[in-house]
Amino acid sequence: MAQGPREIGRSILASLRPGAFALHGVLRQTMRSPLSLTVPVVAVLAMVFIAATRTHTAPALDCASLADLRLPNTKITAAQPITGGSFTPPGSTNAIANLPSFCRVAGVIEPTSDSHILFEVWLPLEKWNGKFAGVGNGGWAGTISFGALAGQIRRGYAAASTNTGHPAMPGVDMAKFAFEHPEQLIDFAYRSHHETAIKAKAIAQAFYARPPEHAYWIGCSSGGYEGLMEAQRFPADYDGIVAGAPANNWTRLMAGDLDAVLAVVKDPASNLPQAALELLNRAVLTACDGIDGIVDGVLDDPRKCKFDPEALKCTANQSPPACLTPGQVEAARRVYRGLKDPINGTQLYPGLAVGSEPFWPNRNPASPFPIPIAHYKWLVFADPNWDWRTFEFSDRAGYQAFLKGESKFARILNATDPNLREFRKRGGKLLQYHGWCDQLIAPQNSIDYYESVLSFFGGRRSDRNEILRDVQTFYRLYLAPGMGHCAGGPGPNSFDLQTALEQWVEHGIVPGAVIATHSTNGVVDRTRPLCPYPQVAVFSGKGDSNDAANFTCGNSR
Ligand SMILES: [Ca+2]
Repeated sequence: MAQGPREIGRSILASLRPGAFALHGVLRQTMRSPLSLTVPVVAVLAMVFIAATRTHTAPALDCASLADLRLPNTKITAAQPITGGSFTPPGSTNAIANLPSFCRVAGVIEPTSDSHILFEVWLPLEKWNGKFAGVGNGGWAGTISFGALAGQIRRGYAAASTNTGHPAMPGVDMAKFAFEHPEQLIDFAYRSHHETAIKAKAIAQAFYARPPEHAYWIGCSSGGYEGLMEAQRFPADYDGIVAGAPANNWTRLMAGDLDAVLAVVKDPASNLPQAALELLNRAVLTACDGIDGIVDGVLDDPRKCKFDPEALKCTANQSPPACLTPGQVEAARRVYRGLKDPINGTQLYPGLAVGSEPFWPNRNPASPFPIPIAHYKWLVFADPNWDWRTFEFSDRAGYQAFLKGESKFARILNATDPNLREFRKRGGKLLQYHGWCDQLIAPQNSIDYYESVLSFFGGRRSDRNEILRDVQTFYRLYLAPGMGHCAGGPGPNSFDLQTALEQWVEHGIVPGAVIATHSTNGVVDRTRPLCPYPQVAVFSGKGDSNDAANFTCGNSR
């Protein structure tokens, strides 16, 4: 990647050791007012520039010597150069290919006697871009995100990932660690990411003999949750954060997802097999696809679609899969509705959006979606014998258990604090995205959190546009029509917010429209701008509606 003058200046400073510090103050001064550059400084710069361009990316240490690095509560268990272009992660038989040469550092951090946080830091051996990236996890985590590490070193980053402090376990046992090791729940929620960021930056600094110039967090789903947690709890860890489809309202998400599972698996008459989901989806599109002005299989804003599955209820001479049974109609309504408080009707967690039906997760009663069941079994009930079949939020006992779980775990697990003041004050930038066809985490949750941040920063102001402009100076949300959970879907679902974030943090270029693409069999067949909420992509009315060039960001029609 091309280097701007500012980066070159910084690399010059870094290459001057230990004498760099004397010049540091001078250069800082001159960078603020370039016209005051004195001739001698220019001369020094010119000389050092030659050296810097040669040494900028070179590690200062042998990779293997990082094994001797001493960091608090940390053991380095591996420090090995990987130079063959591929790497097979521990426990896997699938090699990751097309890798630049890197120094692989693995270790364990134990901030409490009950902690065992595995982490890896991958450090490019050549052409390090001078920056650090932390990458996120999925579900209940438990594994290092090797694929995401690979993606970052290909971009030139030094990158880190953690298993969040416990090993992955199959099925509903995925949250058993929290029952057996209470400190490991805190590690999962936030401590592991902070600890990993601190240690990984120190390792990068030791390796390259200078600290990373910028640090970014990139994650989706649990990774999006982890990014928001960092912004809220440890605002100094990252300068920029991409938080996709965040599971940040964790305890409520578990409640909402459990209710959606119960809606379809408890009673066989309520089950929604794939044929029923496809039937629902076709009916939604027939009713609502054209509301946005383009019949393209995608709803730009599903909130505008007033669809009731009742319309599909079997008549006297019909039978499934051509129609829905009364139980199926009620189940679908419950998934769309989300979880409401059985006492006062308050929305506890939003439902999935219309249009997402084909992707709804495994609703097979024999193996129901395990993530929320694991939460209720090992955390809320803390009972290895708990059976999800006995549970309903509308039962008195079920509701009491929900409330108990909220009071015990929300303060640990949830990343819903709208106070991003410290992150903002440090110059932090946050880009969040969410697919409207997300089948696991309701996209409305992203809107709810964004709106809570608007309220927080709005204070007593009443001009919504003014508040939006204010918050958008550091935090922008992109909703992706027709995108599934972090990937896939009928809408444009591939885009690069990391580059937009780099431009924002490093060059002050505020992200506007971000071009997303949709591909079929590897061939791009649709492009469309994603727009900063609450704007949407507006079609000009002329030309190809599959071409982003014919759209602008504007207000919803
Ligand atoms: Ca449409």
